[in-house]
Amino acid sequence: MAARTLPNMVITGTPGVGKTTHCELVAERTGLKHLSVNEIVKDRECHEGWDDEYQSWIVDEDKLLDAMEDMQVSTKGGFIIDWHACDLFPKSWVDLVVVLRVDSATLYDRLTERKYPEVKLQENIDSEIMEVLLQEARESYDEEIVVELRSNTADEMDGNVDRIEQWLKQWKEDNAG
Ligand code: DAT
Repeated sequence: MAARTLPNMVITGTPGVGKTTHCELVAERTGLKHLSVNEIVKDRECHEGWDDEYQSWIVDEDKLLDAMEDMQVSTKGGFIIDWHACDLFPKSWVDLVVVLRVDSATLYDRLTERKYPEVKLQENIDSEIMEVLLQEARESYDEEIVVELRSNTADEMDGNVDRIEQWLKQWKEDNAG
């Protein structure tokens, strides 16, 4: 069992699925800290440069994990990790993995709104249809800690946040004393 007094969770899924929005709501409701991997990669330069075609940073995973260790993610806990991958985080750091899912038509609209380059738009929609993140989560973590939640509507999001809050309450009871 982890020595952490608070758990860590990863909220993952294809870009546009609603990770950031969920993380912010969960942080507001629970007091856990929203850890945006995107911001750490940018601010602490955990990357090997900018990919122009994909309009994103090329992440240096070792540097990223070091930066997260500096933030005492694994020892203190209490973080909501927001990232469109999950297999890079050591199993021992993670107590819950939430994989958000969305219908492809809705995802198309959200990514178009964001003005994603065509190649990136199509790849992300394919990735959502093929359940790439869900499989990655299931291959990387024990199946009991991986939860798949729908994120098409605001109502679904509210329900998801309730569920995560409930899970945290239970974790605290189970790990008390
Ligand atoms: P991500 O962080 O996964 O890229 P986001 O949180 O930035 O996604 O959300 C992308 C857009 O979609 C943003 O405008 C908010 C909206 N959105 C996300 N989840 C939603 C939901 N369950 N219902 C309605 N809108 C949602």
